[in-house]
Amino acid sequence: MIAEAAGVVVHGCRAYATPHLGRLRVRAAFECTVSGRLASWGDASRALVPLVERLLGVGRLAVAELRSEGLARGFYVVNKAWLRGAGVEVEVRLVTLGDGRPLVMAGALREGLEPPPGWSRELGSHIEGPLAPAKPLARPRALQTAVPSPAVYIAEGEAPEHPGSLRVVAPEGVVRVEVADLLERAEWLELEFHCVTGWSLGRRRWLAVRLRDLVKLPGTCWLLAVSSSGYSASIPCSVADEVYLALGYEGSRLARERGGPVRLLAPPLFGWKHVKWLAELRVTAGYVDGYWEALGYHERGLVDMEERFKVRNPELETVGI
Ligand SMILES: Nc1nc2c(c(=O)[nH]1)N[C@H]1C(S)=C(S)[C@@H](COP(=O)(O)O)O[C@H]1N2
Ligand SMILES: [Mo]
Repeated sequence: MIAEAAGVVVHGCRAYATPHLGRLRVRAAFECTVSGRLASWGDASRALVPLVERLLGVGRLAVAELRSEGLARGFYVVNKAWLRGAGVEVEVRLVTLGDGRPLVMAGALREGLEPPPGWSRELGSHIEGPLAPAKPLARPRALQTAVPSPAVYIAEGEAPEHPGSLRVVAPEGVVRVEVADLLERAEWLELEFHCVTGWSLGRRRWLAVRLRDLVKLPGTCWLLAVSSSGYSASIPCSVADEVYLALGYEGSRLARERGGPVRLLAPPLFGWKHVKWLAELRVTAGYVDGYWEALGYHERGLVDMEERFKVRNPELETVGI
């Protein structure tokens, strides 16, 4: 145990440099193995500050802002704290179940230090790697609500320019795919969409091309999908049959705010994986965190396994709920 704060026990943490997320101001990310039960986020966040200072190797930090948000019918709560010091800004997120049991503590160093590539730091001994084999935490899809139209999310602030083509970087080489060529091959398909916050679009018509029809993929791999602004998400190749490049929605070309001219769609995975303004797809052997994965969201994100957040709580892993 390396810290205890308002009922939350922190067993171990790892922090690492994230050069590929730098364009969206994630200089370094961290995550911690946690257990216990959160009593008060205000008390916990203040008491965790020295731990975050030690982990990231920064000077004195103070809590500048606190917020807690329930999502997916309140089954999960995302507790956020923004810590600030001399030129340093750190975002801390403690994700709990509605009853206070923590899943993971994660966060980002957003401003201040530029850790050199390869920089990493660990505290404590109990540090889980990626993909803890958690059981589904709730009945799959029971927490989703169907909505008539989507909410639009743009983590980068505003819709970026798109070069009109995308690069697929695979072990056999780099393939450039023109949006114009995709439009010629695309067909209207009925696909579902599930956002991690709890809303779902049922079957809607998307103008799309199946990724499998464009590139050959190895049996086991990961895809890192990257937008023209640097937003990214990791996608397991196990769902490659259901990964699409989408160019239209409900009879029209994809609106710019919805990711036009081309976005990714992967209906078996929660919506943050569906990278808009898709500019690059990197086929890799190993997993790396994309933008939201670095902030505690699940490596795989399977809707049918209720994989919304990383599970680093060893008690939830073994007990199941
Ligand atoms: N480039 C980029 N792609 C993104 C996002 C983003 O912020 N930037 N948000 C994701 C999230 S969280 C969701 S739920 C969907 C939302 O798609 P929509 O804006 O078309 O509703 O886009 C995903 N793709
Ligand atoms: Mo989302």
